[in-house]
Amino acid sequence: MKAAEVRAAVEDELKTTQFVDVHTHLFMPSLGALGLWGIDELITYHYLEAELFRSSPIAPEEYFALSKAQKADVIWRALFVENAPVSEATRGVVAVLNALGLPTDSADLNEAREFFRARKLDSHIDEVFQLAGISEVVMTNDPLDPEEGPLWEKGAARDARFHPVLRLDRILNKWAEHWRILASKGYAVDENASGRSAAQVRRFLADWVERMQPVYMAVSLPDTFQYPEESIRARLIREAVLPACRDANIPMSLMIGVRYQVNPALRLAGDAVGKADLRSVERLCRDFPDNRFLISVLSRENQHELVVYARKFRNLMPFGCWWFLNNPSIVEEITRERLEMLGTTFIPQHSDARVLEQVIYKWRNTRRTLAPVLANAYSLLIEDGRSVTRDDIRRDIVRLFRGNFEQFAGAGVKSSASVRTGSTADRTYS
Ligand code: FIX
Ligand code: ZN
Repeated sequence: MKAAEVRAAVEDELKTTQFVDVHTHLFMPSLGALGLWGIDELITYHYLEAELFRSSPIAPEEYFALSKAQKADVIWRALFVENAPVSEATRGVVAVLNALGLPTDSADLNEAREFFRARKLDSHIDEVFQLAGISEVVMTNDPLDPEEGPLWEKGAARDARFHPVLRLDRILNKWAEHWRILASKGYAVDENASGRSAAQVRRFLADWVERMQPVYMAVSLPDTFQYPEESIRARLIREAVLPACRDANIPMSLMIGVRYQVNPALRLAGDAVGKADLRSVERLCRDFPDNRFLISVLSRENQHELVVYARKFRNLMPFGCWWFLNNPSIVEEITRERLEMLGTTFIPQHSDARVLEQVIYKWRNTRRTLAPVLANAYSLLIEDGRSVTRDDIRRDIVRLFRGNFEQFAGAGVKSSASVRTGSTADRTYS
């Protein structure tokens, strides 16, 4: 194949392969209002809120006192009318409106609101997934969330398009504030997580595995995360979470490197990034060879170390260009390095979508950014003396965006969804 043919083949295989989105904050319909969708949610995304406070004199307290629609109007005016929407997050909204056949340069959001008011959620989900080129997403489910927990306990209806994950931030990062919830549900735990507490947390997790059938357990961790250390978190990871993951034969996902709430006035937009000491990852992968670790690190400076550790530990699967890394210039850099050092044995991206329609632009941008990176890898291979077939390209792309996760996460993910679909890119929905 010639270089130009390679590029076209890569673009087409990326376009027609349905991806699995391994980390989102989307929710299946039976979890109701937890699932965000529609224009006002798209515009009030915390990425755009952070950008608003740079382009508008409005004070955060004043902004957060507004209604959802008023907030969206303020952001639309400041970032899309009074300024050109050139940032990744603002351009994303333009791409979503365009893909749905809506105007992208209106003075207000009325027409878009009209459009979304007429949508039926279930069929809308199908069309949005089709436009995004994904067959299913992995949710982020918090058993201790006062809204979400009771819905699962009442038996929320499952949906094959949405895979659950047991998210453990409240248990591992905020034990002091949350141990009483476990105690109130009959788990014999105490403030210091002493005595039988770890075994009781393990029992709590086993009960939720039974109830939720999660495809992995997950936690986000600060840049200061250390393992091992004298802490309730380290003890619960060692004595409760990792054993529970082994029992359920599912991975544990560690998302490391957040500096939480460096500016609390910005609320969800108030988190930042810090370089972490990844020797904790080294010790966890070495000390727990029977556990599988899905790992994403937030700091650009940690990417190289993570890839090197993945070469040392087969129970480590690097995934995604998380949060502040999800920008084309950085996605390209990270993916090139991973291809050069890991071949196709990693998961290139996840969307981290918080609003349903975001998957449209986040996956379009990923396909657009990775096409030249993958094509370049094949062109170098041809130059070095080995021919490349269409099947090679298809196999590798299915592996990168489906197979690696299905393999690493185990049986829970093997979906009936079709891997391939007709062309998606230029489909405009009217
Ligand atoms: O911890 C996480 O899962 C992060 O992705 C989120 O907390 C973060 O707010 C986010 O939306 C990143 O894209
Ligand atoms: Zn996330």
